[in-house]
Amino acid sequence: MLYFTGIIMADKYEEKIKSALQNEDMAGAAEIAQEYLDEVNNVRLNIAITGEGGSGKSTLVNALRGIKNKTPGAAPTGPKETTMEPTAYIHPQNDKIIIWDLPGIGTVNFTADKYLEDVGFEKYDFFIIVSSERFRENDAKLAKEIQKKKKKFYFVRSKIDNSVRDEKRDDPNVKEEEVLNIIRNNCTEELKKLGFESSKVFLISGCSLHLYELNDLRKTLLEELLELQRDVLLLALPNISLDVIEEKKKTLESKIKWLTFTSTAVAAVPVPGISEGVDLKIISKFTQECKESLGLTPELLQKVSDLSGVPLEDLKAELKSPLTGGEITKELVLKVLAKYGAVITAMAAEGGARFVPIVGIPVAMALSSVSTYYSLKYILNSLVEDATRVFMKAVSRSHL
Ligand SMILES: Nc1nc2c(ncn2[C@@H]2O[C@H](COP(=O)(O)OP(=O)(O)O)[C@@H](O)[C@H]2O)c(=O)[nH]1
Ligand SMILES: [Mg+2]
Repeated sequence: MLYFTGIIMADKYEEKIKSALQNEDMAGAAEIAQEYLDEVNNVRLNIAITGEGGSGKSTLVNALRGIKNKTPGAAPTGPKETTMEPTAYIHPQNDKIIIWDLPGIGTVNFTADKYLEDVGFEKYDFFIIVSSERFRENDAKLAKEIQKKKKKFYFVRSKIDNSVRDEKRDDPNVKEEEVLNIIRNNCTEELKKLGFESSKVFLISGCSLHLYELNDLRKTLLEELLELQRDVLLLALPNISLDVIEEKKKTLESKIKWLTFTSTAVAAVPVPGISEGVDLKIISKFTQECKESLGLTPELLQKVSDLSGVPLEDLKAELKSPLTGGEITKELVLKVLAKYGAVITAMAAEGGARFVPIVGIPVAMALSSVSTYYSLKYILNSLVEDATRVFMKAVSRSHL
């Protein structure tokens, strides 16, 4: 298969990552995620060139590839409809861009939905609707059906060289720029009448590759490719990330109990608002581990910013816990625990009766362990919330 869409790819990787996570293979999952990121660079953009027969579709395919009609490898062109099946052409400078020359939309009994089914619309990322004269009812029908199928399209008004020549013949003094303005206004008017208020129209000539707006169209295609790559990435990010966060949370949570066992009353430091004092050394170490594991260190945040295109500052704005900001010191932990002491004590009061860390240890020690336990839990929860918010922010851009 020449094409593959990002959605299929994301699904494939998500499956793999999930199964790795189910086998508690975090390293394996991370590796697969990395593989996926690498593959994002191989996403292909499939562009469909459509419009009435003879409008210049095949010529535009050639023009976008920088070649002239009738040269070796060129899409067949001519006064008669020559394209019967969608045919793929790879962009010579960028093999990620695939241009599909589609058969002309029929003039008799044309139904846009049947046409789109026939050409296999799902595989195209967007459509270019070409017209060499006025935009007509059939162009509009097609555009509306494309819209209905939630795909994008651009309009191209082709054979601009002919229009310029004709105008100049009638009025030798007319400036080219004026002619282009007239054509543009006409296009806008026609499209408005057909129900398209502010659609982008590129004015091009397939014969004069350096003139008019062919280059703008080329640039737009490149931008579309970048956007598609980003979409593919972000499509997978939320699920993968949220699953990974959830999985990491479980792993970290299971650690809390064992860490609590090792904390002792001797090491307990009094904290305002927390009755029995906590083991600050254990809490500081665990906090740092959570930050790294959840991707909340400055380096890891920068990576998310690079991948998603969301500025680092915007991601940082999502961090609510004071613990995510700077370096983890005992003083900082102490400050945070003091601030949220009441919350932690409430958590302990709620679950404390049921929680007996180690049967048979001195009561003072056990109580200190309970405080440490709930402090660790509180910190983990707040960091997980931050990690989740960061990922949601990274993803939000794809819905702009
Ligand atoms: N002057 C001029 N002729 C063009 C242009 N584009 C296409 N043609 C001619 O129009 C005819 C139909 O073009 P083609 O690309 O085969 O149209 P298709 O049926 O839509 O694929 C051919 O004879 C082309 O040479 C253009 O921009 N300027
Ligand atoms: Mg053709």
